[in-house]
Amino acid sequence: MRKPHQVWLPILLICLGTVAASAQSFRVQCPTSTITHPDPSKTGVNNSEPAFVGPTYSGTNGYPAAPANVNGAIKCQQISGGDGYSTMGDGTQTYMFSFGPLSGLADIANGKPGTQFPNVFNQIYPGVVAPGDPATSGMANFTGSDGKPFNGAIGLAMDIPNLVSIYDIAEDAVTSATPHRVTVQTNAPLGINVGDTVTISGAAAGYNGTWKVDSIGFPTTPPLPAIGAANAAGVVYYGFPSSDNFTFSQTSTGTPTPTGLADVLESQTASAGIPARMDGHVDPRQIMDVGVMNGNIPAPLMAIDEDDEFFLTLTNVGMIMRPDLFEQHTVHFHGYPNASSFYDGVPDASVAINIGASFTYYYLAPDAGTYFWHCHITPPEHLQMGMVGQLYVRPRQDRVTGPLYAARQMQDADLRMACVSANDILCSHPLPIVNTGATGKATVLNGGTAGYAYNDGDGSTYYDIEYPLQIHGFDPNFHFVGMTFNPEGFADMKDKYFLLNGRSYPDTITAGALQTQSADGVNHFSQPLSAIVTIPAGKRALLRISDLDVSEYQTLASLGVPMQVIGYNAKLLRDQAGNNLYYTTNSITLGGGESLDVILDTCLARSNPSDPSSTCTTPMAAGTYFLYTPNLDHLSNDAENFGGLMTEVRVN
Ligand SMILES: [Cu+2]
Repeated sequence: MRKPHQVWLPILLICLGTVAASAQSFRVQCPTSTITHPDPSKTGVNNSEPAFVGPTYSGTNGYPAAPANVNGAIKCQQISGGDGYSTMGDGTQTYMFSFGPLSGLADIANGKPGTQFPNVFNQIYPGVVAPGDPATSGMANFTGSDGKPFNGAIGLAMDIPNLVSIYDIAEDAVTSATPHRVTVQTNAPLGINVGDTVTISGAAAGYNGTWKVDSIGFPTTPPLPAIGAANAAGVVYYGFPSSDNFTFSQTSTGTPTPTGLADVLESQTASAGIPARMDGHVDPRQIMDVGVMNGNIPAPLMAIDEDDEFFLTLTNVGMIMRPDLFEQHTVHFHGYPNASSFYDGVPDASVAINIGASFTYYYLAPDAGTYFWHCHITPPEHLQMGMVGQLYVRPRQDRVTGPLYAARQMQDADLRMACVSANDILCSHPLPIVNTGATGKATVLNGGTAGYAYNDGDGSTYYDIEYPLQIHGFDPNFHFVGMTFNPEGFADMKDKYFLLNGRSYPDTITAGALQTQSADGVNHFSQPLSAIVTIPAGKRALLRISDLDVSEYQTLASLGVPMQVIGYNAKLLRDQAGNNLYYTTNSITLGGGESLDVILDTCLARSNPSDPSSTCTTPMAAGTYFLYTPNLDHLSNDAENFGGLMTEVRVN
């Protein structure tokens, strides 16, 4: 008798051999149209946010072929999961597990969200990406072909051109109307899509040239004939797979015979070609050159608008400093109404992304609010190590120009956006009890800074400028053992650096991106987001505060400028009868996994006291005010009695 392992080991080795042979490829997805955001050539919307004039759908069941109103747009972003270093307030360099930007780099370097419309995302970087870029050249200097700062996807590359032999071209004369349908059979798949351009050469007169593909596959009307037979339109079926066929429309120079049978058997010297084009494939070299050791804290900032569809690609570039680890990463939108649990990022219940792989998450944006996101692999570890980012959803009220109350009522006509307290106890923004008559500003659109935090219907959450503030903490001992192959005791974790946007004071008030030299000897922009809050005197700032600290509660106090709390955990502070429950305080306290919306109003008196967007008649005195923690042991950088969770509010 053979021992079992003598039988199974060779089989196992064969199995492993086949696994190792499979290839990985990186790819991003950023479509220019979808069902709810149809062909931009028809609507012209998907690269901007259209005004909100009515619900997307108003039916109560089924799924209409086309939306009644196109709301929102398509947004895309690409990020890496890997490792990197950051600098603490006392100069200590700290090792991180972290996400980094792989698109929107120039915007992220300027403290803005890296989320882009398709026409910005789907750009190919014209320069040569060198190892260490963009750190060596500076993210803000990463220029695109249009001369503007480059915010496209790193690595996007043209697909290779394809050329196949044509076996047969048949012009369909039975559908006698002009243009005629021309069916082309090729001997191999061309990999084309409807709408692509195909160039035919070497064929009979009238068919050479460049054509737009109308359909893929052998025409099924009339039905598929037997191999070698012609269908009623005269198209001979030679048995090639249906996907090897495509059709285009012949407008003027075709040669259908009067009999209606125009089939022309081509010699195989005729060919069909598609030019190189962009289909989401990326060059792994650029991904690795930019993504490795390029971790950010906070992770890349994301911002979308209600009714958007968001395509977020995560590419796992591996952790260079921990080659023993085969860590997967995921993206988890915390407390977020997901399009599908498949995209929730909890690895036991959805997918996780392996090293050398990429995955595109898909989100809808049904409820405005301040959210945050993090990796969901071993959360205490990956969160502590730095895989935490900010996310917010702007309300559709930003896109309203008329009365806000009526626009808010209009939303209830669509079950996807309805928020009726009587039916839905989770309704996050009930209709206000008072119609204040406020009208929309539509100001946030396409680059503006003002807006509303929620679909309040009464204009009460108006702000002139918004700032994301992420609270976090680092335990340097945990990060050290995380870098040095030692077992990590989660229960011993105790934060000793206290961070706002990944920085301890005084780094919180350093403008611009902070650089840290990594183990590759190159400076990387590890902490892109400053925590300075600058408010023109008399204006209102929205602070989108989230806490992702693993080991501590955090209190943030405001000295001099009152904090008006208007939202909590991405929900407007309003009772189900519609009364605003906003309150004014001088400090807020959050646990890890909570968020809060605070308005800092630097106006003492306005022309219309009930309209926060009206002219300020008595602004606060200009000066420097402070946001700081009254947990005095958190006002430190590890051993230093100086630093920690503090930043400045500059009223100017
Ligand atoms: Cu992770």
